[in-house]
Amino acid sequence: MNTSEKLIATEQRLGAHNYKPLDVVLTRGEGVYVWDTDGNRYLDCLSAYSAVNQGHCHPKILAAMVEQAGRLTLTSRAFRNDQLAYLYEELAALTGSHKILPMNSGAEAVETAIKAVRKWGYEVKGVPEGKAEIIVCADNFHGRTLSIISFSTDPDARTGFGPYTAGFRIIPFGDAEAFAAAINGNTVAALIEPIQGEAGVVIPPAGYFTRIRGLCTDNNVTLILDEIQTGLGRTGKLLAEEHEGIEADVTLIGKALSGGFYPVSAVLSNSEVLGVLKPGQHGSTFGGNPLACAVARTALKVLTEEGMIENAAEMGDYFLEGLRSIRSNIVRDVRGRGLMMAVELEPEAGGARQYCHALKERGLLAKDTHDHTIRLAPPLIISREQVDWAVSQIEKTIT
Ligand code: IF1
Repeated sequence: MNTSEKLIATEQRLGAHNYKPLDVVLTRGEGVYVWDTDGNRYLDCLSAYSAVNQGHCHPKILAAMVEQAGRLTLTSRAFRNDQLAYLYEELAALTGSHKILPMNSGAEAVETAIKAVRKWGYEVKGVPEGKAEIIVCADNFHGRTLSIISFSTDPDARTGFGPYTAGFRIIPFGDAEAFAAAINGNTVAALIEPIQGEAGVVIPPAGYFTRIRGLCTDNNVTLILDEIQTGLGRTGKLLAEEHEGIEADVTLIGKALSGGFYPVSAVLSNSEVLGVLKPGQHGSTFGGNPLACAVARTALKVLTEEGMIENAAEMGDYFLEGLRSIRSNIVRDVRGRGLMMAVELEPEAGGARQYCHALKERGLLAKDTHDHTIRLAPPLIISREQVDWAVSQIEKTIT
């Protein structure tokens, strides 16, 4: 057995089998590339589900992390640190938010928003205690905690984990009329992904979010957009809401907020919603720690200063054009926005996983989703030549 075979066998023996990864054992990353233990190089077209938008091991984020790690890593929020204020200031300047709450994982940011809007509903909107409702969409993906999976419509994610958290109303994604019909006096919020990632990069119809925004405003409903995957440049804008010309009341970010170095997430909001949380009502040992803040500050800085968002817009268009030019009778649909893309295969093609495996053999890493869809999301620093190469590998694999 070589090294990778040994490591895979050990994982199989000792690890919980809650994942079924492609059998590639990675040991190093740089920019858009990663290397396995046998020395093979791959173009990463997943970017750790959009957490590595800035590219693997970005040298400036690395330097900030090392510098901060040697100075101060964790104080807890019992004391203050000299990085958090700067992260607040820089995030507020970038996004226009008035209040920020730092957490670690994406799911924690979602949970935080749910807690805040419920409390806001009782204290500000005047919803009777225990009656708050949050509208969510079918086929959502917001994380793995019990409350979040309580409103999942994916049987794998939800079945067997009850009793479930109540207070969620599920409607179809992209259907503004269903949304309007779901609102009642107890509706405190709507929690929606601008583009559904796990569902297979599902883009809502034009005008959907304008209508949702209007309905939320008219009915005093807090619009929460989960931009954990779509945010921070992935779709060719800082936030995907910009494509829709709207502004959420609460925006959730995570993943690329750290450039993949460390779990950092945040709830961005206006003062009214996050203002309801008082000392002792919410928190996290690691949330807002100086290491996380230093990493996030640099991750945001390189994203904007190095033109990654513009590159995502340009290379996203170019990549999609390339994918659409492929003549293959097993392709059902090609869709995407910026560098968040999907190639949906015909059901007769026999599943996307075998194509992801074949792509791996050609040196391109991508992830199947929902059996028939190949998801593509390279780091935002990808070049035109690298896109050309990726498209030609995909073409060879599916024709
Ligand atoms: C896994 C998917 C992507 C997310 C949105 C919150 C979270 C996620 C919109 C939670 C996380 C991940 C988690 C990862 C797989 C992945 C994923 F396929 F499941 F849907 F990216 F497409 N909101 N998405 O996409 O963030 O708590 O994980 O930090 O292995 O579960 P987290």
